[in-house]
Amino acid sequence: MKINIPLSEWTAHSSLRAWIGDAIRKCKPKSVHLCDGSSEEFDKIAAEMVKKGSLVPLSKRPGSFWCHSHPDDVARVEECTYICSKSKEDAGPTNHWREPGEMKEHLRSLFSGCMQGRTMYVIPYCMAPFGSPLAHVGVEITDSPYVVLNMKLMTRMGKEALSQLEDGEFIPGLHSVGVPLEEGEDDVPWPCNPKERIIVHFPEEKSIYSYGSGYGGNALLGKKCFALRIASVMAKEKGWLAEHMLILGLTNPEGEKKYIAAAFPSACGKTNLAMLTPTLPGWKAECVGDDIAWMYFGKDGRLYAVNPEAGYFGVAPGTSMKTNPIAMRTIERNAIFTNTAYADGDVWWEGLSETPPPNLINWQNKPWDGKSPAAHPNSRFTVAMAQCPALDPAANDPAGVPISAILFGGRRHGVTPLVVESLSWNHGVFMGASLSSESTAAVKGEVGKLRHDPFAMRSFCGYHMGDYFAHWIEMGKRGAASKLPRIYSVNWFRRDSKGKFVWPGFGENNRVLKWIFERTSNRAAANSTPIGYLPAPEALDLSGLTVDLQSLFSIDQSAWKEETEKLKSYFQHFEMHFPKELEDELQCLEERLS
Ligand code: OXD
Ligand code: MN
Repeated sequence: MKINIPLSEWTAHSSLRAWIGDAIRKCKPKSVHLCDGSSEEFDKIAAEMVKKGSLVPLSKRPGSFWCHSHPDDVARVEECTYICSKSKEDAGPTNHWREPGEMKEHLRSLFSGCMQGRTMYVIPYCMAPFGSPLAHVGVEITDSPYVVLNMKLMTRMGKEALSQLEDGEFIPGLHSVGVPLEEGEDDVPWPCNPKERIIVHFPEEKSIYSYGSGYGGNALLGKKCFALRIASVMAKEKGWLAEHMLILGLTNPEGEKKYIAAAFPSACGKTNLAMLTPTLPGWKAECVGDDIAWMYFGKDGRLYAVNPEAGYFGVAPGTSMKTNPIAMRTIERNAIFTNTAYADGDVWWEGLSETPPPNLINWQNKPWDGKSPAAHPNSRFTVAMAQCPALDPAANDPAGVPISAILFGGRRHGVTPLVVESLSWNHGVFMGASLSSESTAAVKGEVGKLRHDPFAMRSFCGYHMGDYFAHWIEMGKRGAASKLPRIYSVNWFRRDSKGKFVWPGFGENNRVLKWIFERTSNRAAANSTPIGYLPAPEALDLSGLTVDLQSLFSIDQSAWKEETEKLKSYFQHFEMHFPKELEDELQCLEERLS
């Protein structure tokens, strides 16, 4: 077995060396590559993948590549994702569970010899800016060179991350595509093993195992597995928050700046909101993060947020110079495009331009038939955040940014209005717990079906969701009451009776954010309604825009009564873990509605 540098030279950390040694003995790779995170390393691995036919260089985008996956490895697979806590009760009703010993046994047999004929890569990475009170190191072992390239773009990866570790602990993540190669056997461009696919988390020992998939959140273990599922457990234990939220800096024409965090389910426009181009004169928006926020209360009693990631894994379809010019400029170079369409040295997807380019190759590397989607609906771009022209100057600040408002949003064609402010922190937590959204292609399964997605964390909370709600209630007591962020529910997706979107969205969301910005300084008027505070008619800046306010803000009493009935039965799933404070909120809402 070949190794690029002796393990003892690479790290002095004995438990890390022992874990790598165990992985080598178990997985039996042909060679081992200990990553340093350099650009030379990236270029070398990319060149090898190009030679193998796994990546296609894009002549029209310097340093960029096109990649197409196996047709059955295109999204996160919730049905194969497990939280193996010691007790089933601790995983709660939103997670799949298997007894840890039994699962370990299963994993032992899956991983045994699984890297034969392949290179094992060892990737040290740091989640959150170096020096942050929340920074934590993870190490991913993988047999996928695609994962190495993506982790380089998405995280602070390599030597510097490793150097943070000397006396600290690390989160181990073992990943394999699950396709060992016999001597002399040819590889395929996207090896994966959909039949045996499994993604497992052990929350007590804080370790991750992923087998059989090479795609996104299934394989890039720093993202959903560590920064959300495992980190949510760490956050509960240590009194902070790990959330599926973007972080955005907003500056008003007078130069005052505030930060907003916002939770939306997967593929509901977090990246677009995080990279908003304001439409109101004099407003500026800057991006701290587009998917995950780690938040803690500072000594001053304010809530601070850091983005644990260092790159974006954004949904490509629908992204264009009209909808998200900042993303378009971010991906002009040094980006990886997975499952988009391809033509003439460049990529394409539905929504990028009105007419597709000639000679289009679809996401499965076949000539496009002109009918089926040319790009897969969950096709993605991966790119480092350093390339974002609207990157917030504090994006790498170890202390994070102070949060003034938290938004919860879903994709709902009716019921929830454009924006509502909660009556209190606990009512805001209730809004988060009540979030429902129409499902998207980010998860394998049916699209467009309304499902409960509390805090947009349904797939990402590593413990009992009822305890997670209670943790949010508790966190509200940690901050200084007068400095707690205000909490809002938003819905950009309301439709009229003909099924047309009522709100233009994208840059125009600036108008809603302006109201929120001013509310957090008590400068904007609101009307009290049974569901919370709605903007007073003149308080929402609609200058130059014609919209049907009635369709955006109407509160349909009977639909809300039905909503509360549905919530009541949904919340029963959480049994004794459902906090009394949220029961009270539900009851008060019912009373206000009657
Ligand atoms: C993502 C997701 O990739 O939520 O961010 O699916
Ligand atoms: Mn996400």
